[in-house]
Amino acid sequence: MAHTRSLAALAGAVSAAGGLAAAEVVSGVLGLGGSPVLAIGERVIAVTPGRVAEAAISAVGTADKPLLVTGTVLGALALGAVAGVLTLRSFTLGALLLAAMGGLAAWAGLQSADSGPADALPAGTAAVLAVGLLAWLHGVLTRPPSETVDASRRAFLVRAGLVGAGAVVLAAGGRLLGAGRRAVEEARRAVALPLRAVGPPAGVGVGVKGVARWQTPNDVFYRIDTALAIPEVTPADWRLRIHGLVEREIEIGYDELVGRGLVEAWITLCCVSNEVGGPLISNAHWSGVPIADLLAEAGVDPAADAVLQTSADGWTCGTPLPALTDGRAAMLAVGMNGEPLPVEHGFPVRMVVPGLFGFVSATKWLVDLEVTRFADFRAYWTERGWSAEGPVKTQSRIDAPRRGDRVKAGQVAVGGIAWAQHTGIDRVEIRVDDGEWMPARLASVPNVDTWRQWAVAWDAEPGDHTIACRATDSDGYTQTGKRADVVPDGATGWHTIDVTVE
Ligand SMILES: Nc1nc2c(c(=O)[nH]1)N[C@H]1C(S)=C(S)[C@@H](COP(=O)(O)O)O[C@H]1N2
Ligand SMILES: [Mo]
Repeated sequence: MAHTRSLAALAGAVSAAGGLAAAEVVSGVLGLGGSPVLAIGERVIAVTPGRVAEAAISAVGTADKPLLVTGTVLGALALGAVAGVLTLRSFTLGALLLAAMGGLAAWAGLQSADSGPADALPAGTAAVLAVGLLAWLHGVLTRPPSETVDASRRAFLVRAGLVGAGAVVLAAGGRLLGAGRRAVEEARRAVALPLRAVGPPAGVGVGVKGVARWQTPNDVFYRIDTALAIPEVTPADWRLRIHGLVEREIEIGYDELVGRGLVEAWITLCCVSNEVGGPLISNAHWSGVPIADLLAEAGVDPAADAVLQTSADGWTCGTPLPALTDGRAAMLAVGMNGEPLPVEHGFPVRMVVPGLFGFVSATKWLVDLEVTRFADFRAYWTERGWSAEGPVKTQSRIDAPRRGDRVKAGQVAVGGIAWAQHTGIDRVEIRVDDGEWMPARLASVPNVDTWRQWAVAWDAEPGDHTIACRATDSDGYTQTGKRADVVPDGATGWHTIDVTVE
């Protein structure tokens, strides 16, 4: 009996090891830069009182991190062993303990400021695999004694050995896969830039619950790119080449670039693939180096009308030259909301150009600028049927209430956002059913490059209603109600929602 218990403990421990190893591979493949072990370790650090942490660090010196990681792994193996022993009473109990460990690790993975839903995947995979392995090992352990005890023990030890060895190989592979990403994250943390966290200016909010926050935090800023594995570029490796139709080619490194001094601007970025009413738009406070100055230094040939950008992973897009030189806040951005660019958003350097869709202007992981002519190149999306130029289209969205909401009759706060970057929003109206257009109250904005919040106090009568909104920009153009698809140059139409008033 005691014998079976130690085998069961072994089964649980190697199952947990298999799960941990799989988690390393998943996070390595996804380029997450973390793993359940690191996430739990970070949580341990976060909840450790400063005095205790200091005492621990002075006791063990720089070995603190490796010790923490080792401790976390050993803790997981020990809990795995407990889960193994529990299976002798009921397999479900043991499986539940492993699942709970996975749940805790998934939660830990979601705690850091820049984590997204994907950060729960490694722990989820770990839990599923660990339970599967446990079932497999448990199967031989509890085989009916039709075979000799020795044979089933041997079968068990072979399986346990296989799982253990597999775990070691997987974990090593996963660590290797994730090494590049970790190096970039570390380089990002080490970046010393004169960035400051700036909150939204006064007056930009309409104060209606449900309307998108005016300033989008980095961890919820929409993300669009073609990169399966995110390019891993450290500031030390980064070089930008400016060439083509210029008098003098420029090659510049990161320190030299940021040494030129940073400008700051509020800019709303949006994606041409955003459907009417869609979420692919966000607003941040950017810091960077004006592109116009660099182009002026390079000396642009009057024959040029475009700048072709290339990213570290070979993505390309073309931007009209005037948008980069006409005085708007077009920049080589290095900071986003007071932090170095998040890796997903183009670290170390990306472009941001007010007034243009991202697919023709906002190259992330930027490494090359070629001054050229639209007639002479095709970029990534233009080769795939999208237009060569992409000024943003004046648009508006209803955020509150949401489609399908049931609201109480009486005063209902209808609110949302409207945008026409680099032109500005002058008016927003809503229309209920076939009624008259009603003007919305507009919040203020610091410039014409950002979205603008709006609100209407609607006197809602019971029944089913349809609400539409439309914006008018500062050029006097009112959004067309004619629906156009996102291909080739952005959707048009009024955002329209159905609600029920009770
Ligand atoms: N290197 C690279 N940069 C890119 C893209 C890309 O696929 N690769 N997509 C562009 C598109 S279509 C958009 S809308 C913006 C989105 O930027 P974000 O992910 O920071 O929101 O990045 C642009 N820059
Ligand atoms: Mo986009």
